Amino acid sequence: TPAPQLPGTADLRARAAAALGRCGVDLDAYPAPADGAVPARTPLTGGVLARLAATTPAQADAAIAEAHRTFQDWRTVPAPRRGALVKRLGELLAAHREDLADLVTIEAGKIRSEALGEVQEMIDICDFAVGLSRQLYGRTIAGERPGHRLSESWHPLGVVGVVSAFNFPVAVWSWNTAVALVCGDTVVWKPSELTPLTALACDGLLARAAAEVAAPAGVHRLLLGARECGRQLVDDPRVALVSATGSVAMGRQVAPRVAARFGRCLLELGGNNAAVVTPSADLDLTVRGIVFSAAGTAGQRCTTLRRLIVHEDIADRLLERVVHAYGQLPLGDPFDPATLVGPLVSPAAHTAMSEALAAAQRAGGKLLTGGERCLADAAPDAAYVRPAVVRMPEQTDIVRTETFAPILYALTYRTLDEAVALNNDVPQGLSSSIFTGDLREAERFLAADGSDCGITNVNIGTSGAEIGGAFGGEKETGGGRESGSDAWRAYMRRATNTVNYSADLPLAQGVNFL
Ligand code: UN1
Repeated sequence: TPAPQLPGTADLRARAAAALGRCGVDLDAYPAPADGAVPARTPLTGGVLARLAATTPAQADAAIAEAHRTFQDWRTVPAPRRGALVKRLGELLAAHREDLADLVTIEAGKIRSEALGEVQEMIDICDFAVGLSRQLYGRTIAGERPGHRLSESWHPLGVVGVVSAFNFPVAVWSWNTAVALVCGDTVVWKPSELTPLTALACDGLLARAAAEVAAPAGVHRLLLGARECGRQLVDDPRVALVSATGSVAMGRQVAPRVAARFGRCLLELGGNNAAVVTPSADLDLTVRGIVFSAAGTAGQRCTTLRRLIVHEDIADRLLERVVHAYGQLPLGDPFDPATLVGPLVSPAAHTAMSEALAAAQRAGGKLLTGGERCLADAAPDAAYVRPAVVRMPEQTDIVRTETFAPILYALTYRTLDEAVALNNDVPQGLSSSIFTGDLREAERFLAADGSDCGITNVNIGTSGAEIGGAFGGEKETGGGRESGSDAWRAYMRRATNTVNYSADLPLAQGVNFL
């Protein structure tokens, strides 16, 4: 077969600039200083698309100050009117679906359908948040005293600092921002330094939405830069909640700093997600579920399937089918509608993958497929890599480590208890699933002594959650919940109110005084 064509960096730059222009951002208007610059690269070629000025500490301070000032008024705007801003944002995101998907593909390397899917998550969460803007319910509570009413109110919290990662450069921002805005908070966003262009597009569209519905511009501020920028957000006492998505190493730095000032944290850190496959599983469905979750997004989701825990009686049969399916995966230009696997974010990600594969083999693992780099001549600065499957004799250290690349480690089990124990015996606790036709096995996996993860699925892979559920996980994943369900509560503060409408002053617990 002829080598697939890859687009050139200049073409990608033009395409990105056009998409940004339609979102109201003039890429050429951004100065390109030699130092203090944030390079926007594309993993499709490894080339630099633009160099953007990094936000200076003084500018970051001013942005936080403005978000903080704006919050003083925004919190008193009725929630359904705050919802009007998010409704308009959702409409603009839908109108610019293709532009945003282009930018996601260009900066994060996602295939078209996954890039569009990411934009769909943004539109969906806006819908959810608009509905939520009329449903920020508190409770009334049965009090113990006559003539008293006990209730709770939910109030806006303050400035939310959003720190997001390259792999979901826009959806994770939208989960936080759409919900925070209807909750009456303002947002300061530090996107990954790998994806500044998608961030500019989102910021541009939100600014337009705010202008159109006469909401203050200061409800949202964008910081472009690396670590120092994030650190400033983390340490600033005017930032009430730091919602950070990224590695466990990042979370280890962020959490104690925020705790030191008694701020709030919402952490979405690493995952090391497993699927258990039992003998009664529907293997056709299982193979499709595994391949999407393990090789989709080139293994770069926090929910990516990284461990397969398969019953020993069906292991050979299942792995043969998975390896066969991997052999059919078209790899290359993510803009090509036939492609299912795009590039890794950087050559460094490929180095990490190779090191992990070597470590797995040293520990007795057998590489069944993948790991080799492709298209190196066409794109020497990019990293197109075949997704790998490694059969492991046991759950060794490398299996217990999250490598942000498409490596699926396969392990076998004999009893379901053993499978559950293997699922849980990793430091992370984000997502998990079981493939089975047996109701008892499924319920056992979902039970209190089953999977210890924040997301636990049956007959579906570990990735690709809908926005309506709460998203997040336990242990080193950080414990936070974002997106749907009642995750909004993390973005508000609760006040417990006791109102005495009687002429007496009975004290609680029957205490007598005065
Ligand atoms: C992430 O990888 O940071 O469940 C988020 C999923 C997506 C979100 C992943 N809806 O795979």
